[in-house]
Amino acid sequence: MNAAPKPASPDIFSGTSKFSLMREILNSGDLAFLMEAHDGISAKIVEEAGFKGIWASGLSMSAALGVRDSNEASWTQVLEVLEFMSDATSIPILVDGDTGYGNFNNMRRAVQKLCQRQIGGICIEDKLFPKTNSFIGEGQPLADIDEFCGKIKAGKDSQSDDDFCIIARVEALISGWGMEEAIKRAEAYHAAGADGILIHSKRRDADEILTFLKEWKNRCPVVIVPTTYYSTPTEEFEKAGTSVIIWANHNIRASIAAMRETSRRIMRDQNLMGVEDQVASVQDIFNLAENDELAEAEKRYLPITSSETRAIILAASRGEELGGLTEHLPKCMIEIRGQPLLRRLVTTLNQEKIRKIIVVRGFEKDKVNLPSLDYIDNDRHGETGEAATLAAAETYLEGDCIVAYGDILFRHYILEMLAEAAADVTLVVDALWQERDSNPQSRIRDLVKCSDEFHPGFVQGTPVKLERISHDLTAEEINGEWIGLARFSEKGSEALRATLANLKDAGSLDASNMSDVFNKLVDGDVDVQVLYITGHWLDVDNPSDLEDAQRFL
Ligand code: SPV
Ligand code: MG
Repeated sequence: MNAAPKPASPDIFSGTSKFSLMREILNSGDLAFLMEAHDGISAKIVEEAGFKGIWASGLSMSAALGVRDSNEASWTQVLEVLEFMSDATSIPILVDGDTGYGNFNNMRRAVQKLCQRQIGGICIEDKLFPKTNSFIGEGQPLADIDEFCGKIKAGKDSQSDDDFCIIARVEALISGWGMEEAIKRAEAYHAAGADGILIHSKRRDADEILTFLKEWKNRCPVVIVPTTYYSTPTEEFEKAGTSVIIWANHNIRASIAAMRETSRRIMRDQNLMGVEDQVASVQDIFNLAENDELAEAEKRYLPITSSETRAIILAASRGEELGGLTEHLPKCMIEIRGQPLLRRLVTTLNQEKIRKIIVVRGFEKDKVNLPSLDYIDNDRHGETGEAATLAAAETYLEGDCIVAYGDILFRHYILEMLAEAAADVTLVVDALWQERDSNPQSRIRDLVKCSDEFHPGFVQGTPVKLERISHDLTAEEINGEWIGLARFSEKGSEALRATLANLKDAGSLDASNMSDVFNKLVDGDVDVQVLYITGHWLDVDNPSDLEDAQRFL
């Protein structure tokens, strides 16, 4: 979960470093909570829930690594986990540092390393290395008080930030040494420089904790861990002067229960039906990992390889002629044999290895939501035409670009032929336009007049120039119909951007359609050619086209 590391905390300089946030949690005077996490994702979830700080539990980190809470994970392995947790979050972490991983010298190095990783503080307990979890067995041996005080002092002398916190954990009550010993130790650790005392208990009631708090009289902040005495209301601890409550292991326990149930169920059912609704979605993982940030960064930092063809799909219009079908759904999302038109178009592009696909949306844009596509919106689609829709994607108009209407279907070999075209701009033109509908006025059609007409025996690849494209050419002028698919070379894309910019400067972008754009390119001496095809495509304008589309597939 190191997906989007935060920059190495510039916050340090603005007074909101993780160290000062940790200090604030401890010293604010208000009761604060630390929630357990044991890896990057659980740390993110704790922050997402609104906690101001994280308890990096030794028990939980060990369990997550599949080992015992007995210093079986080495301190550098723990450090590695902590680094992931810290990188993944912006709230401070209090590390369960067990006994400090050795003597005062080990403690010094641990503190230095934690500070380097922006960890807010460490809690060390007065037991012996290798430690055993406090809930195991009775009468665990305690550290010598002076030796432990030396460890606290060594830690304080090693921290690189004044606000790094060292919490001394008193295990006297756990080990059965009684209240007097607990107070004596707490006092000694406080005098040695500890920023707070964690008083631990494994009783089911909170009596000894409340007695400690009463006797301690707030000499320094007190941290408690009500894992066993959880039935006491939180307000009682607050009234008794507790500074911090740690919910110590509930995320690892929650995940164990959930993972066990999920695994058992899948093992039993041999399918996912029973679990799918119970588990987080894959998208949820992507969101937690901040995949959006990576996608943005890729746009900023990855070179655009000129060999990589991209496609821009103009899909902003509603398609009024389809009536009720497009009342709440843009034309490109109408299903044809169970798949939206746009999905089919994308599949055709993918077949020719075109993966970078940008869709310009407009009408009912939220319904245009297929995965793995980039989206740009023309929010003024109601009062603008195709040129403005294309211009909305101008930042993508670079290198080799395919531009396609969002309501067309065609055989993918047409893209193969288009890839071979050498002109700056190449329009795919159906020479058999009359076979679709011999009446040029039957619908709005992009009719073209070319330098050479198509004829039987026409040799593919013969250069044919576009002379004019319009909705209303005379019957004699028409050589074919543009199918709504064109390719722009790197130079062609440059010319296209310039043309769109000129139209914008002249105030005529909004009223322009694609034919206006192509005519401007022709007038501007750009090499605009046509690639003749003979059928094998369709566009969806009206209900009868929809029937044709079913047959086409
Ligand atoms: C931990 O969470 O690892 C702790 C608290 O040290 S306890 O398990 O209660 O000792
Ligand atoms: Mg622990």
